[in-house]
Amino acid sequence: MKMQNAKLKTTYLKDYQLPDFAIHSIDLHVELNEDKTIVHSLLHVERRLPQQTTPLVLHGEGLKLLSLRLDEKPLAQTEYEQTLQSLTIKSVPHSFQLEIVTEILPQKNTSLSGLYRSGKLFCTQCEAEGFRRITYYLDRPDVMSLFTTTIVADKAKYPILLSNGNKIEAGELSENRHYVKWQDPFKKPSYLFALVAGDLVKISDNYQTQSGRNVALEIYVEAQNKDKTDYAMQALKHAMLWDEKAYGREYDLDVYMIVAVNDFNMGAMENKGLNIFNSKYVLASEKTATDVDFQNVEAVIGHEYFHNWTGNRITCRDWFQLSLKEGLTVFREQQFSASMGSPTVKRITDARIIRTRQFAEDAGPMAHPVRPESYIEINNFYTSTVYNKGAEVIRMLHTLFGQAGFRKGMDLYFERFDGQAVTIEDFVKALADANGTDLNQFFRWYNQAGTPLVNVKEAYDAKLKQFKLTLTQQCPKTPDNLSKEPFIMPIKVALYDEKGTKIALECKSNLHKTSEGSFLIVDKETNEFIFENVPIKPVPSLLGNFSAPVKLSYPYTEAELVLLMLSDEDLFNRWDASQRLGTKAIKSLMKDHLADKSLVVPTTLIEAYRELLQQDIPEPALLAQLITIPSFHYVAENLEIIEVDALITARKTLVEVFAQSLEEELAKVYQACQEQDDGSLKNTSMSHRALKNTCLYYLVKAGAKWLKLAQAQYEKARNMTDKMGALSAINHSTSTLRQTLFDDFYKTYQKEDLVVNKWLALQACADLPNVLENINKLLKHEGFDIANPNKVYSLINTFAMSNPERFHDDEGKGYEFIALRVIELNARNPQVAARLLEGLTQWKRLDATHSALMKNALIKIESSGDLSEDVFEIVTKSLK
Ligand code: B3K
Ligand code: ZN
Repeated sequence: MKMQNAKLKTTYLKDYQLPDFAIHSIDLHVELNEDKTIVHSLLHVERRLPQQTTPLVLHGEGLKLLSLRLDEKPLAQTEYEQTLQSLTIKSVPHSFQLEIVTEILPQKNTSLSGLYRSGKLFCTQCEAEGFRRITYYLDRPDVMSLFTTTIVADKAKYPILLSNGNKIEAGELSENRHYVKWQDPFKKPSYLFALVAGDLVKISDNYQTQSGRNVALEIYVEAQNKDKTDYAMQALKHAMLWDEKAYGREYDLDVYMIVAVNDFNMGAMENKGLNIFNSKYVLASEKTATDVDFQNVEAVIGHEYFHNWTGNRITCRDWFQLSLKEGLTVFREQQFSASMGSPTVKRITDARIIRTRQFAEDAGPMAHPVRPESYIEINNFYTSTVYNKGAEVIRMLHTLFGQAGFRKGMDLYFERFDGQAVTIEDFVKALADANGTDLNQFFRWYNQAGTPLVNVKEAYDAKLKQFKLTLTQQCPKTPDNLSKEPFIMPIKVALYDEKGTKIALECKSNLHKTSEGSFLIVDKETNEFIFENVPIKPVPSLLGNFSAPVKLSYPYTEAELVLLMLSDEDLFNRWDASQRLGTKAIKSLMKDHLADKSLVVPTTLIEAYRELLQQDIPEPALLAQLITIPSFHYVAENLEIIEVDALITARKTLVEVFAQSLEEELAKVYQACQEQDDGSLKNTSMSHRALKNTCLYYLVKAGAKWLKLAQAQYEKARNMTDKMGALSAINHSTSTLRQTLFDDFYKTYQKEDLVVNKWLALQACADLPNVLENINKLLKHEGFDIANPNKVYSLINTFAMSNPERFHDDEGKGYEFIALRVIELNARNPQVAARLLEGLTQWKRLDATHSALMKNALIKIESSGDLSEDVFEIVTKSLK
């Protein structure tokens, strides 16, 4: 780990320089032992510019250098210099061979970056800068090299030895050891290197590509999990086919391997030919995984697969360009998931991520553009801005160019840059060139941080039958302090009459009509659009399908929102209307609460929901979304100052009144869904289960008599979705049944680690008064382990991010609890520690009491001693 007393350096995009050296090939020889690992590395290096005489500076961290030879001659100690983070060879020829032998201790590597142990396995995680923890190297993405890797290990303990590319040799050695040699025919940056050694079972399948090549598909898991890989394997085949159909891209090696490991900092890693996955995103059976888990497995399998073209074959020049691969790959993953399931529900899920997490990031101390300008620790920039907003930016390009134009641009991008490490400018220029346009203004989406606010004013002239929309955009200040230029953005639009019938659009200025609908092209601080022949004052549906990652305000009346919620053709905007309605109601209840008035939910709102529940909705899962009251975080992003107690009370009141007033309708819908659900993994069955479990949640809120229904569902559940649905519904109840079911659940699933994590997460988000006490007990429970990131995220992060009532405890106990965990994890695993900080970064936006308490928690961390760069960067930026 890089500690605070080592130099804390900020890296700037503007300082980027091409590397002085190219590494043509690297021959690695890794000897795995129980106590230490010896890494031999043979590099073929060449100076890029012959006239230069600069020294060779390699990255390296936590390495013990055993020997160093240049063109076969050992180097004297005076010829090189070592620091905590580098190895400098003062004088090198134009082209040479360098042999480096280092010793590392994977058994002691608790940061899960570089080579480390997960249970009985050896595995690696090299992105972003983990390779330098394995050997000295030019560990930067623009140095691409041919890798040959020989792994040597005990044959009985590690029968499976894997690395990137093709297996080219294997054999026995003395002392019960064996070796396997791998060669990757594609040049790659070091962050895509991978190695796995262990006792794993292999599940095999194969895939024939569009050009007729056969690809072996292999998933490696611990023996007890071999019955949980079917879904992942099918998802992989679906993803391979989809990328051929949608982008004409086929897989390029003869084998595609996926390994599931239990200890992993993030979701998965796209290492060339050898993906390493957090087991949470591979292992799934109906007994252990919910429908949402299955969908996540499919999405992450797709995501890592799609990286093969967007990330691996064309990679990033430097880490500032991270969204070049991540934004684009998230977008491709979203398209894939939409094609496999419900496009509307997928869009809602993605918009929620933007509106809760990404908007919060934009409004907080870590705000950064999709292409950041500087960082202290790059791992802190694997953010929802880079990933999710990055995907939204690509989606806008897709909207502006249409499917065909976008595809043309992608084809040109692949043609121009295959095999290279490039920039976001390169990508955007390929799209612009292919469509004969320039995207200079559009590029602001990549270098201006913050969420644009689009304010819409209307004016209707009954005589002229004209309807005018005036859109004004403004982007709030972010810590970089830049003044913002107007963005260009497509705002999807439709007009409805009072019965919900669409009015034809006649508009002279800047209306972009496509097969996906009509879009207002907004590109100035103020844009005006005049619609002609509008018979009556219409209700506009704006920002349909969430066509731009902005906050849009329009002076809707409650009646107009109800109309849109019940009849907008843009299904996404039905949901949007429901959330606007819910948010409006919560805000007005908050006002009353702050003025000490009694809280009354308007009956008109409840009646609208009643109508919704009686309506024939296109998809049950969409109805589930429509009746979901906006979350704490969702509403918080619509508030200037987050009055925590008022928000929690107002929201609770709305949920309770909703549940009690609509009990009968909810029960009916529950029953109907139950009858329609055949228990299978078909989309329609999943959709019915989603609605059924949403109804159950409200029913239990409506009154204790519904506990029995939850219990019956729990007992009869045919799958994990229904089990968890029942348990979630009962989770906030004070009845003794709650504990009985939680105990039963643990007893039933204690051997299934991923299921135990669900049990931890549910308890962490219960809004019961003793939850923190319970969490503290769970920290010592056999089902918890501070060394395992999944468990930390389940128990600790869930508390911080999904239990607003207890996290924002009035005495600051929730904040303090998180601060203590950050301090505890800082040295052990800085990346995980940094991720726990998300909830604490928002203190400036909270009411005075909570703000002061949260700030104290941050100060406590700041003064706790040696901070990792990861934690240091977030804490100091937050306190600034
Ligand atoms: N590229 C990896 C993320 C690596 C994170 C390093 N801190 C997974 C993904 O986005 O596919
Ligand atoms: Zn990715």
